[in-house]
Amino acid sequence: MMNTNDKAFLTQFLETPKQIAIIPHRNPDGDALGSCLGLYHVLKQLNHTVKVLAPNEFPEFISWLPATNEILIFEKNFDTCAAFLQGSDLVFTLDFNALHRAGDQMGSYLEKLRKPFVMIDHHQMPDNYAKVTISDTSFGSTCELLYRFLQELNLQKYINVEVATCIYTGIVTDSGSFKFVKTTGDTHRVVAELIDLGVDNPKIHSMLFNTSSYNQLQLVGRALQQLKVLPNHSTAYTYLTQDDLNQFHYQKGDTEGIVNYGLSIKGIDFAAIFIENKEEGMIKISFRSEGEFDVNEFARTFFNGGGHINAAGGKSFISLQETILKFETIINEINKQ
Ligand SMILES: [Mn+2]
Repeated sequence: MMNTNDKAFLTQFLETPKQIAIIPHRNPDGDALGSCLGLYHVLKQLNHTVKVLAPNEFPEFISWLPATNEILIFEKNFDTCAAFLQGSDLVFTLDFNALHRAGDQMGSYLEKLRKPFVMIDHHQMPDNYAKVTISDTSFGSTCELLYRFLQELNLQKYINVEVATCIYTGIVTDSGSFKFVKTTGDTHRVVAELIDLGVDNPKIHSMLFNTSSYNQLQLVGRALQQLKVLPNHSTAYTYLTQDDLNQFHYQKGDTEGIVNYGLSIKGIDFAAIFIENKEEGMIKISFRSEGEFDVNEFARTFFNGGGHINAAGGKSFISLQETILKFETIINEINKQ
């Protein structure tokens, strides 16, 4: 995982108290914030002066993680964050591998910062900004990689229940609760250790996933009622109009994940949701697939978007009705099976 030079450097570096900044990507998720706070709680015990500096606000569903109240937000507290970075001896960047992922403001600041960086990340094609690059795409989460990193530096004894809670949260969220392809025997072995350390796993799942509002569920219900299936093309789609969103007092994040319901139908491997946004004058589209069908290419070719092979987004600037008609026409033309 780490070469001998990097390991020797970090071991020696961490022996005496230092000032250390830890940074997640912009719009941090459970893995980004979990890995940052997990590392934070370890370095605190080693008597370093340490701060997590997030580019922007973190979402509500992970706000209960231990020590989120200590996090500084770069885009809100520029002076404090800049001063801390200027005084830092080392900067960790976790769960991202290109500085622009910290957002325009923090990203450009970090590009000019002349400090040694340590990257711990599991995404493809890492940039070359770090003195120590720990990048492994075979890991399903940065949190699992962080656990191995701590083990390798002989810091495992500092993984207390707070650290374990942070790491567990990142593993659960990035693995879709242990069901995505990178969930290995090793993942479960790490999770077993974390549970033995006292992680309250049922409570964490509840705090992460049982957070819907009544209106949000009603909106999901509307989308499910409007679901259409094209059985000859193994495709399902749904839509939400601006009126639907207004009726259920739409809040940011309320439509997250609705697209996946289409895939849960037996025999369906391609799902889409079309969401009308009158304010921005466009239809926002999410595509999901299971297996071979490449939704990245589909979104790029037909709907001004892109993403990954099984998850992508797109936009349309014609009406909702016309967009859906265009979608059905394309599905027929390419004769998707
Ligand atoms: Mn991640």
